[in-house]
Amino acid sequence: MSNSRVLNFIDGAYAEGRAWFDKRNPCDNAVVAQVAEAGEAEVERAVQAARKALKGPWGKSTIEERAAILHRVADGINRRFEEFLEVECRDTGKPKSLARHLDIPRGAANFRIFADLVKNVPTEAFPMSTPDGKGAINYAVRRPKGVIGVICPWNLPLLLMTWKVGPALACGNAVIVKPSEETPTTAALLGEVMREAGVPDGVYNVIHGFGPGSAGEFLTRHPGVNAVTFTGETRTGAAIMKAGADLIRPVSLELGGKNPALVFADADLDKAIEGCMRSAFANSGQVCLGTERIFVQRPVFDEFVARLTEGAEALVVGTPDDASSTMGPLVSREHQSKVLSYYDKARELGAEIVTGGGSPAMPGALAEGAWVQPTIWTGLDDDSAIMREEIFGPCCHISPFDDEDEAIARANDTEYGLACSVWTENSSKAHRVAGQIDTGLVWVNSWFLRDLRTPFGGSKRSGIGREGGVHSLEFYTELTNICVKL
Ligand code: NAD
Ligand code: 6OD
Repeated sequence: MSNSRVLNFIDGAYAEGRAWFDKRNPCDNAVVAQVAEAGEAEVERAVQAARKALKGPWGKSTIEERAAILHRVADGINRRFEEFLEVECRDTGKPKSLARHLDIPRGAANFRIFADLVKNVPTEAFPMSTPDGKGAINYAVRRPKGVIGVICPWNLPLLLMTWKVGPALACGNAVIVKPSEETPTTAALLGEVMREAGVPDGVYNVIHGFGPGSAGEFLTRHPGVNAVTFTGETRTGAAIMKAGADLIRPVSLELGGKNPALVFADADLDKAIEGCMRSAFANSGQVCLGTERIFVQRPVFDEFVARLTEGAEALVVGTPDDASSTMGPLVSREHQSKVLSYYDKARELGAEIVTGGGSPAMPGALAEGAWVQPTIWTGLDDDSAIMREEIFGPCCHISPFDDEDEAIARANDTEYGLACSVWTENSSKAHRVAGQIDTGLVWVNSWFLRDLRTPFGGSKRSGIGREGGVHSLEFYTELTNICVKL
């Protein structure tokens, strides 16, 4: 690992690939690193290394031994916190203040929580009667699934990768991580931490590259991979399911969203504004759980729009190292083009552009970066593209509503089903509304408040399956029922 070359990590060692590709800094589009792209040969080596590791000491390790190693991995991330912070912010452009409080600490926490959890999962047992009167006992044992392909997006690179690697290793699997081509560095750096923590060679592997015709596709098509866990776009999730269909390979899919927030007239508006500021603009709106559709009850609509606009206009767009910066660029110029195309579309559709709607003027070299303005619209119909398609930028549309049933129906009127936040001081209403929202996650008077023991995932086109707590253990293990005749 060096700052200017990001290598694959295979069988406990860094490795070059079939080619090199550029990693650019989202703040000024300058090339900051050359990344080694894994070809079929490197993916093959990673799969063989992982399979070999499962036959070695890792395959025979006890839960306690693995838990101790995973705590050392968390310690290692914390020891090298500043290095992780530096490269995560270089890859994504996000403010250091954000990554310092969210991305890097969660990277460590994802190992600790599953190291502890795996030690405390009971085994189910069913005594049964038999015709001879002597009976039998059934009990189920959990065994690792084997080699897990972990395919990751670029928005919260270390957080989302370790969210899967933590439980997969706690359960005794070996992993092959394919980080996003936009954000390869923290996954590669973690290889050093794994080695220092005593994770045996071949248990944690990283292959870099793209999707189709590259490392992503080679991994998902490889018959030596027993399960694939994926976070990313819904369309990519569909391609990954297809790739594994002939192999009947389990997939866990955490996909896109078009998440609503419902703000009732009896909400504490200070809290609702603070929450919606974060849910619409944190990480430059590049959070799958972010709210791009905000519905506000009519009596407080004007005040809400005015105050959220004031908040958006107070955001300070800047580089990771600028301590005053509260919003970074988007991850890439390519993503900037996509988000700006929605800004244009909103204008063409006749939206009222309450604030933003373009790119900010940035000085000097920063003019080449992937910057966009925080943007708020009103006035569009629920069936417009702005209200239907995931934009994944710092933007939201605010619509008025009159009553509870209307709010629920409009919140659910989407093909996605990831997350919703409900803002009200009436606790009966909060429970009533939350119970009728078709999403995997509903927050009441909060957003992105996470307890890692809880089920996480989406319904409809937002995903398949749940991870988190024992739900992760369900995915990363196979249950074998043993029936013993007494
Ligand atoms: P993406 O789907 O473009 O890419 C994700 C990963 O898949 C990358 O590593 C990419 O190289 C790889 N990939 C692409 N095509 C592939 C293929 N055919 N086979 C195998 N691998 C392939 O997603 P992104 O742009 O990196 O991330 C943004 C998206 O992720 C948004 O839609 C967002 O909502 C979603 N997301 C969802 C969650 C969640 O928990 N539900 C969390 C974060 C991001
Ligand atoms: O907090 C998590 O565990 C999680 N998976 C968050 C996903 C955020 C999406 O951008």
